Amino acid sequence: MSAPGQLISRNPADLQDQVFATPAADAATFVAACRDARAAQPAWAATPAPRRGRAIQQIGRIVEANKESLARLVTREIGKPYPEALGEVQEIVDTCDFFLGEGRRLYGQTVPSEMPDKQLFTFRVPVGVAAIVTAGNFPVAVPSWYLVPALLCGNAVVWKPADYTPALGQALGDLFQAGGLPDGVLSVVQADGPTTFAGIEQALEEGLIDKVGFTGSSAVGREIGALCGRHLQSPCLELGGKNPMVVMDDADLDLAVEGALFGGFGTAGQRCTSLGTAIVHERVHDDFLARLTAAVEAAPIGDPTQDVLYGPMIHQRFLDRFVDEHLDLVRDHHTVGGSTGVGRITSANPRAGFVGDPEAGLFVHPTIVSGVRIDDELANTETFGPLVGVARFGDFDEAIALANGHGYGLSSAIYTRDAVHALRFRERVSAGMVSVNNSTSGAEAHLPFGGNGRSGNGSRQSGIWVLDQFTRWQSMNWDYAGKLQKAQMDVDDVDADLDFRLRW
Ligand code: UN1
Repeated sequence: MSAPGQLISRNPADLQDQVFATPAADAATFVAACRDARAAQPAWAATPAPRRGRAIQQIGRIVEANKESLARLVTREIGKPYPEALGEVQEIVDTCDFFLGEGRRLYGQTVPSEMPDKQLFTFRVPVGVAAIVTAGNFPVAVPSWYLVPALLCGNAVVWKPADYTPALGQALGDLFQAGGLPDGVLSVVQADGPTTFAGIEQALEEGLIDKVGFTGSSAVGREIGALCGRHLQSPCLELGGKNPMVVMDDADLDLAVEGALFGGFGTAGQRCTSLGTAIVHERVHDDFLARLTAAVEAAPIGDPTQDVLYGPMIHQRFLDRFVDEHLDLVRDHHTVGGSTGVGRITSANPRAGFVGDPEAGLFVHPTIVSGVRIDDELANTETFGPLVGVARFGDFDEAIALANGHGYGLSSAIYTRDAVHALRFRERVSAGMVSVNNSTSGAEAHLPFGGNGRSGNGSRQSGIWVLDQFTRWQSMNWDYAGKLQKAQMDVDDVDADLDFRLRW
């Protein structure tokens, strides 16, 4: 728990270990940072883009040189197993690698005019000041998906990290600053959610923000979308998911089980791309369920500095919501498996083979819930914890209904050996991301990342596609005819014989 006025983080695998404490900013501090950003942005936008790209290059090198210490801090502050934490830091480096060259592109187009002696052009223009609010499950990689392209495009950024990852907020901010960003171009404001919302509201009112980027829950995303909409802005929203995995009767079941294990239980199911429901063909359902149950029962869980499938819940609030709300969605027609208990792992509710001391941190049992049906609340609620639903289907239409019925549309997967199934699934699934014979998690840093429906407003991050979030297209026409040429009116037509018909 945080004292009033302080943001305090504790190691969720060892609650005795206080990681960091920092004063909590108020809304006025957030607005002041936006004002500083507004003042700093024009000079940054006027800095040649290749030089901005050079700053991104340096940031990538500095992060790479600090890879182990930043990954150790990820493990300590949110309990992500160390190899995954290293992968998370690598994702920042990959993002910098991708965008450092964009400083030498940021291409616009030359476009022909419908009139002579006239040329048309397009330019990418930075949006201005971006306020970025991120979650703590990917406390450094996901922020970099916003910060790197926003800065490269010539925007100033005010970043609010998760209030339970203040050390990582400060550390990532310091690494970016070391890359040579001018004052005011990037500010880190450590504040809680309601304060940040109030700060964004006020800054929008004062015209200090041009773009909001938000990664978090669909409920908060909806509020941010409504707020931005009132200011005629469209935010970049990356929200929740109920990511389906369809297992066809021709699937390689071992591969599918491996994908379900990583996608469903990696990061203790606290990724927005985590597997929600495995939707399994009735001919292989029992076999798949038996193999998945055996794999989950055998998986090492516990101390994230050891070789484990997953560590603790990242914060008390996630543990409470998982135990009090999400596990509550299990009904009589469901069957529960995967562990020696359900809920929080304690010495009274032990997990066989637990690695370390369960009482030291916020650990929960993995839970497989089979017998899930399309109308179950469990089939339609993001459970954000180590819980995977299993549903059975007979024909493909049923599988698609289960895959799309919840209204989320972030990630999805199909396991099959038949290209026709894979292509039909791609066409009909509502998700923004589709994996074939790969898990719902583990997007690469240069493909568009984002969702539809309850998962977001259609915005995409990563790769060249995120440039549309942080720049606006400006078109220019340049007439050198020396006379006013009116579009659509002063355009020569082509003489054609429209009555011409073949006489064959
Ligand atoms: C998230 O959970 O917000 O694809 C992002 C993945 C990671 C990113 C997840 N590379 O699972």
